[in-house]
Amino acid sequence: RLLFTDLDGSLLDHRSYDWSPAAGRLAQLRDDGVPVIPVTSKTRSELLALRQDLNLTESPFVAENGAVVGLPAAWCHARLERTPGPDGLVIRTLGVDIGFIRQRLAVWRARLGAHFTPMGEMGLDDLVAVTGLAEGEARLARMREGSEPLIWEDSEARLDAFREGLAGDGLHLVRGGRFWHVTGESDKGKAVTWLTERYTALRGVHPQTLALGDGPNDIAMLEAVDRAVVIRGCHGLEVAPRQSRLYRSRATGPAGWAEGVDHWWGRGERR
Ligand code: 2M8
Ligand code: MG
Repeated sequence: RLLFTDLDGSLLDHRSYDWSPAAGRLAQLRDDGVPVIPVTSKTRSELLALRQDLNLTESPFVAENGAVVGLPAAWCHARLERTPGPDGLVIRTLGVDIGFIRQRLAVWRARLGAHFTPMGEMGLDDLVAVTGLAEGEARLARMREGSEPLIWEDSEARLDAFREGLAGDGLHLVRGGRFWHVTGESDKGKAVTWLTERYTALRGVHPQTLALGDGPNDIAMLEAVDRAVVIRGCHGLEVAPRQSRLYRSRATGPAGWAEGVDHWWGRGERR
């Protein structure tokens, strides 16, 4: 079995970033040898810190909405990857470089006269105020490699024009929690499929997969697995994946996460 999970608003509380209501389930999955794989908008730098706190250092991770994948040695393929770096990880990039994204954002801002604030242009204090992250965490969130979060401050009509302009450059707009995220062709679903295929190639068996998420940027991931959980959100965003094996949690955040894991994999059942 493999478990893929969004972090903000799913395993972590939307506001406090606390995960204690899910801690028991996390420990149980660890005892059962089920890899819990974070699939998030967060950066590699944020993940390096968080995976220690969450005790997930043996699992791979997907950062920046599918643009960056971190592989521990056990997930590396001798013929495909170099040896891991000093943090024990090989980093694969499935998206485009942040420099290209920022260049194109500048072009479309000028051409459309659009108003938006990319995270890279936000002062640290503003970022702390908007996200509720601690200052050190906000610094890590700004270390983008393959996706740029932004706050949209313009009309819906201009957002459509912006989306079309970006599409011509091979870039995509996807909604997270507080931010819109600009990415390349990568998304959470492609990264999850890539990791599932890697697991199958290395182990010789196809795993049963479960994914949990709360935002529109999770839809591709929820459609790429065998069983899915939509965590009840606090954004009022409609999340409707095309997935027949879908459970919607009653609780929000980490309590909804534990409820969703129990629904599909509770008490030794494999429904
Ligand atoms: C951003 O991501 C969230 C997740 O969906 C959002 O869009 O609201 C990212 O910048 C991430 O790096 C950061 O940790 C998070 C903090 O809330 O915001
Ligand atoms: Mg989320």
